[in-house]
Amino acid sequence: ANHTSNEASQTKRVMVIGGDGYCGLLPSTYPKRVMKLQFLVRRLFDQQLGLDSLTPISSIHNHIRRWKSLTGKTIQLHIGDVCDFEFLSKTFKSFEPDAVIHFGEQRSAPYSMIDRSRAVFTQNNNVIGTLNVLFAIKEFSDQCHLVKLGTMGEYGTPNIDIEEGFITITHNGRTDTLPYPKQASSFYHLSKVHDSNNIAFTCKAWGIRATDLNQGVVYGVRTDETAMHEELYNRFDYDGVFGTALNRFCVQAAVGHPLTVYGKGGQTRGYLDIRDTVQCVELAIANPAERGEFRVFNQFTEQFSVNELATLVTKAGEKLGLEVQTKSVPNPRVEAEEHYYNAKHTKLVELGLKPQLLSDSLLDSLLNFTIEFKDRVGTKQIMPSVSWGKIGAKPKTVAA
Ligand code: NAD
Ligand code: USQ
Repeated sequence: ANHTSNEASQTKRVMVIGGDGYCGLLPSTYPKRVMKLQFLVRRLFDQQLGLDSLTPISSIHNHIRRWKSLTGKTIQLHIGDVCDFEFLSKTFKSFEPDAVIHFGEQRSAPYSMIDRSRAVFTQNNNVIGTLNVLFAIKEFSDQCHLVKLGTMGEYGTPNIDIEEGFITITHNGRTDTLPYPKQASSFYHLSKVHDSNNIAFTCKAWGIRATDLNQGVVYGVRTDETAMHEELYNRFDYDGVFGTALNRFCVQAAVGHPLTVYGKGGQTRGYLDIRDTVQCVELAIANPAERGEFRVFNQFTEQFSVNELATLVTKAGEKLGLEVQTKSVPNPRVEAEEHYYNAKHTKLVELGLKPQLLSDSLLDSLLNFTIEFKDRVGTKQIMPSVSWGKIGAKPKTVAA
């Protein structure tokens, strides 16, 4: 659109919420000033559940110091919870962001299905956090563009093509463009549906400008920035609670653990390289939504089934001399294991996204990366331990 270059030049102050995690640690080329607002809750989950990142991660303070010494760029850091509105208000008033990138949510589906208290925590943390951000924008920075990380999982796996946010339907002779139906399948994925509804409503009611990035499953680890120094490494989860499909398979191949295909393995999802996450977020920031506009972008570059991923990792492993086996694990989730899947993903490409597709060489380098750190792998953390059917009100504690 024509308004973009003009508005992009006005995007000077970017607030990154949740900038200590896997995806959010990376802002590099964001314009002028960056503030990170971070609640260290993700590191606490590791401690509660006895998990750890494959990569050794330095403290967020050391990360920011190292970034400054290598690039000369300053990142302001504020430690606090977005659910704490007093804290959020102060940071908004002092910083006056032109854009907010909101990564700061509890993002694991299995974590949200451990027990009642984790389900409640997830929806409370995510829904109230986003609601607070919407109120802060309205009160203190009403021109600010919200770039919110959502998920492809909001749509579920319908037996028709998935559109980008909206679908035009003709019903009893009348036609309308409506929000695409949502069929999320965990309390986590549902929290993103609730977020999307709250954001869409406030765009209409208050004129908020927002982009909902329905992101697929992210893989990979290195970006140009994180590769600069070991204190800049971002976390890389491989365990049964926080680890995601392709990343987990690479670690499993590296340590000689059979690949854990859940059920029939026909589960198909959109995937993208972590470097594309950075590109997509930057594109959204550079091309802000208009006032009152609620935009939805499907943020992934390729679709794979779990079985396809297992085959790719097996082949890549063999090339590196690894013997890779696959084991079908009873599916701990309630989800379709064989289904139609065809999701649109053209809007970010139209804005200029140049995807880094999953090539043999990329898979090689990801596998080599996991091999480099394989001594850090706790193999007991690999098998899934959370069952969708067995969740109950009784608090689950972790066995020593
Ligand atoms: P992550 O858990 O590594 O990072 C999230 C960060 O947000 C953590 O550092 C956490 O401490 C922080 N946070 C959580 N609650 C907060 C709160 N109340 N206040 C302030 N900070 C808070 O997750 P990630 O993989 O980097 O994911 C980032 C975002 O992208 C999430 O919203 C997630 O749902 C979305 N996403 C991730 C993937 C993926 O494959 N990793 C895919 C699609 C969408
Ligand atoms: N799966 C396996 N074996 C494994 C791990 C996963 O077969 O060892 C299957 C799952 O059953 C599921 C699919 O692979 O069908 C994807 O699972 P996942 O754990 O990689 O991804 P998911 O739970 O959907 O969550 C991740 C992120 C989440 C993000 C989401 C994007 O943790 O934050 O929102 O990907 S999406 O999948 O598009 O909804």
